[in-house]
Amino acid sequence: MDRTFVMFKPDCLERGLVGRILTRFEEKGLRLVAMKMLRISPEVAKQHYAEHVTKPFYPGLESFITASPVVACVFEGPEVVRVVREMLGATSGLKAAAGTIRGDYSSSRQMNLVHASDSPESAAREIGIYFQQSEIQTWDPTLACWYQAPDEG
Ligand code: FUP
Repeated sequence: MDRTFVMFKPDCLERGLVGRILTRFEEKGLRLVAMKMLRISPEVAKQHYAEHVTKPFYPGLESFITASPVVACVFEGPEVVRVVREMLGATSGLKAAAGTIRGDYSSSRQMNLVHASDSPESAAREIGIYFQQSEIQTWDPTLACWYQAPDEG
């Protein structure tokens, strides 16, 4: 089973959209295995966005991501990294297709509501920034057998 890191960003909490968007992931049948609310420090922001730290937009991105709390999660599911990225849509809410989360709720490149890992390698790195191994649950939801056939897992 693959894992991805998902983070509801400050704009998502400020706008009261966490529940609505979390519901979309739950209804898709993704398995929630870890979740916590926290305030990102500038140090963690630099770790999370290491590839962007030297870019001109980074100071604004750091101010935004540290401005209010976030909710960090780990989801499991088959091909879950790709599936969640497709559910989110393009990075900019202005370009994201209607029907995607950003396409439906965001009109911004920075305030795009939710972060999700872009590869299994990024997922492992990002999960390691936010979660201890002991904070990730191993469980088999009772209804899992109604979301996929046994030979699809
Ligand atoms: P994504 O993979 O969708 O998270 O997007 P990127 O890695 O390209 O960008 C990381 C974050 O920086 C995104 F949430 C959007 C933000 N960003 C800006 O705020 N301004 C830019 O010019 C580019 C990206």
